[in-house]
Amino acid sequence: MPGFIRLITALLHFVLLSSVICAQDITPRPVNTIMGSGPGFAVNPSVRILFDKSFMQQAVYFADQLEQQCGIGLQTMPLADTKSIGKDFRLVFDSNKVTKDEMYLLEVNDKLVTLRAKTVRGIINGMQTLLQLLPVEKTTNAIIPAIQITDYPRFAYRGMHLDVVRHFFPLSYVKKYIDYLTFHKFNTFHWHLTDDQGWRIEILSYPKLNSIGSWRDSTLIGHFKDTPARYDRTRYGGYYTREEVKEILAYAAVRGITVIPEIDIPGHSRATITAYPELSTDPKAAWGVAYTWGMYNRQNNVLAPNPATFQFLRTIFHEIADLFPSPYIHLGGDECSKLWWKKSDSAQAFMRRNGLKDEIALQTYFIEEVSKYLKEKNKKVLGWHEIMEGKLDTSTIVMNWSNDEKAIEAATKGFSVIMTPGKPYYFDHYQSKDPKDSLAIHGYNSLESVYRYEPVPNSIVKKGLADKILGGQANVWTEYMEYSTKVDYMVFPRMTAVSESLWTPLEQKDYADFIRRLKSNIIPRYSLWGSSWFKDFEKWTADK
Ligand code: TNX
Repeated sequence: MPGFIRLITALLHFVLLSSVICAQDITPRPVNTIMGSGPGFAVNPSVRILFDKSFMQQAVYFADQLEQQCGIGLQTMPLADTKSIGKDFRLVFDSNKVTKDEMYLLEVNDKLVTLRAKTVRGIINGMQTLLQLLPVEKTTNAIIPAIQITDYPRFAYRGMHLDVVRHFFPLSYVKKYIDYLTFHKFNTFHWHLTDDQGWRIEILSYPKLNSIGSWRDSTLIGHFKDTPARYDRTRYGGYYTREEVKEILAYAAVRGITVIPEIDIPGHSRATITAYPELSTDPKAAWGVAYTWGMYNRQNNVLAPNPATFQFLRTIFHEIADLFPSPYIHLGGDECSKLWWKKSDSAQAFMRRNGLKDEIALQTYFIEEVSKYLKEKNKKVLGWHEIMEGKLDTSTIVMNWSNDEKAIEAATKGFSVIMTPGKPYYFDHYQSKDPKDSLAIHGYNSLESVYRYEPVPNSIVKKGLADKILGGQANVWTEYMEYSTKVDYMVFPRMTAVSESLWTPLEQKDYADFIRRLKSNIIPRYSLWGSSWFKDFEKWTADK
């Protein structure tokens, strides 16, 4: 074959077999990107993943991801054992050039790919960018463009929540969900584990929480406003064993994700008092694990302030604190209906004995007691914004699911705040106004409104309270999400929009460009993962 034909064949081969992803396609958008010159780095089976010993597990994780995405299996090897570095990936621990915890520095040229970080989270974040620079297709010759990226998050707290009570999801899906978070550079998984409709974590010291509290006899069919209400009369439930929880924690740790468990007290306690009626304000009532939704004040029952309850709380929160490495434990505190305490003579007597002037003060008493128990285990408390109704220790973090005024109230009182406003960060709301859209709770949070939401609104900046906002989180309440495919449909692509708001500098946000990147580089990932998503996102805009 004459030389020039061979050359053209080789060139054609190269063009056909390799696809170069554009650096401008990365989501969330990185802080600073400089395009290099040269052909870029060719990833072929002779490339190795060389790692500093602190990143050993992450090297294996990265090799797995590459294999899944591109079908290329690469060897991993400690940097220290490597005599010569050829055309390789290098995962470098570097606390000089890397100045922030979750930051990474990526440098790609035709000889080397160097990723620097000083924490697991940093290296994991950098890997997500690298994976986005690689094609989503099986290939033996993927090219990473020559590039230099300096990147770090705007907010310290970037979370996604999942309610596994209203519907229960297999362990495999919890892992998949953690993978979604990892890909989107979130750092926290908020696991809503207990509620009126079930108790979803094994507790050794109070076994009836599982044998009784994890199961309901029936589940509402359709919307809770439908009349007449229909029920499926089928036993439903389950819980994660401690071994399974440990498996999730190990899985999350490799990916730099903190898992914050939520044990919701003193309201949302129907499952608890069904298992242990002596903890309720009316022990003789025929409690049952709730099988309908949205019945605040009726279904949503509360714990009684009695010695058995405080003993219970101390024991289970200690058990939870011993299991979860997270420095924060979420104790719920939301929608605690005061009417049960008002009607209860013994609750009223308790309030008088302890000088608590009203039921709000009693709620605060509960939160402070549990804070004390958690402090014994070196843990701090996180709770929904209702916990600040009384006077509370301000080292507690407030998760605000209401509006900006509530955030201002919390920040003014001295609390740090995480923004999870119902509008637009509740993903149980509709993302279209199409009457044929899959059933949701109510409301309308379009992709555009999610993207345009600013977690530090001007009203907060003007009051000089901006630094009280730690970050944000979208919440996924699953009353109307019976299967994991429905969760996927409700969270995608809105989760991708939240990730950019929490990571990317505000001045670099651009909705039109986000949509372009979503279509070119992110949606192919949803397909790769076998996940469903809401496809009509361009049709539905940000109108209120
Ligand atoms: C309120 S927001 C709740 C949840 C429901 C949700 C439905 C919050 C802390 N509590 O128990 O699932 O509304 O949108």
